[in-house]
Amino acid sequence: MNETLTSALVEMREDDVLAAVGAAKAAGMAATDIIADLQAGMKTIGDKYEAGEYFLSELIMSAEIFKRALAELGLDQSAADTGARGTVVLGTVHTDIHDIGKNIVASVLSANGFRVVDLGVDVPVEKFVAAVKEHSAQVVGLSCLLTTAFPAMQETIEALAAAGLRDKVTVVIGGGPVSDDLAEQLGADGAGASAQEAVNLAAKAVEGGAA
Ligand code: B12
Repeated sequence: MNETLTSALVEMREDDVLAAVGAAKAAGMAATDIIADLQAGMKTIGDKYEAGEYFLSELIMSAEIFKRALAELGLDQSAADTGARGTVVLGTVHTDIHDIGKNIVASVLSANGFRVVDLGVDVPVEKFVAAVKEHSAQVVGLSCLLTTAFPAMQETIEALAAAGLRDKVTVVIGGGPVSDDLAEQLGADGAGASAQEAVNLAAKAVEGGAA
């Protein structure tokens, strides 16, 4: 754990965050490890928000700094997107607009050879169903940061079943509050806590093995 990076983000010291990311990158640290340190900072920021110590303005500011840190890592746009390993339809479920984690998942999946159809945020269930059909996707990734959006994940999975697609796609869920138990409860095939886990789950779905 890179405490310097994590605490710089928690304290919103943007210049220090960017300098620490640059230094970690120059030292050869893997992008996924750098992201994990940033994510730990966001978790603390969320806890402070919940405790009434930080406000919405801090959430917004931290999100901006996080995005600039990703740009510093070269992860602000999708990498080579060949689709050789399979197609993943990805989106943040409806009523939820958090997209930092989803965008990282999209970039890392692309960098690992998957074609990613990113539907954005607050995605209606019909849009997921239409995209799976249109792109013959093997995997659907549902991102969700709000516990109040759990029903939206459930509805999306049910809509895929109603369209006769459920046994044709592997559904994986991810985002702060999700867990394996929740995946089982909602009828998803798995849950991932990081972009690397998203790659492992997608690889398992299309190739039957890990990344
Ligand atoms: C930044 C932030 C915001 C920003 C979002 C900006 C953006 N463009 O995304 C803004 C300010 C807009 C925001 C708004 C709100 N937020 Co907010 N937000 C956060 C915060 C601080 C960080 C989230 C984040 O980006 N984390 C960093 C990323 C990298 O992590 P991640 O998303 O978990 O993604 C990783 C993994 O989970 C995984 N992953 C993600 N998606 C997927 C998908 C798949 C398929 C897989 C396999 C893996 C995977 O890989 C990612 C990379 O490693 C969290 C705190 C927290 N603990 O998460 C609160 C938090 C999620 N927000 C919260 C709340 C309450 C809100 C608001 C309701 C506040 C309000 N009063 O308006 C609104 C809701 C708006 C809406 N309708 O969605 C609560 C939710 C509580 C709950 N019980 O649901 C949290 C937990 C804060 C808290 N502790 O209270 N928020």
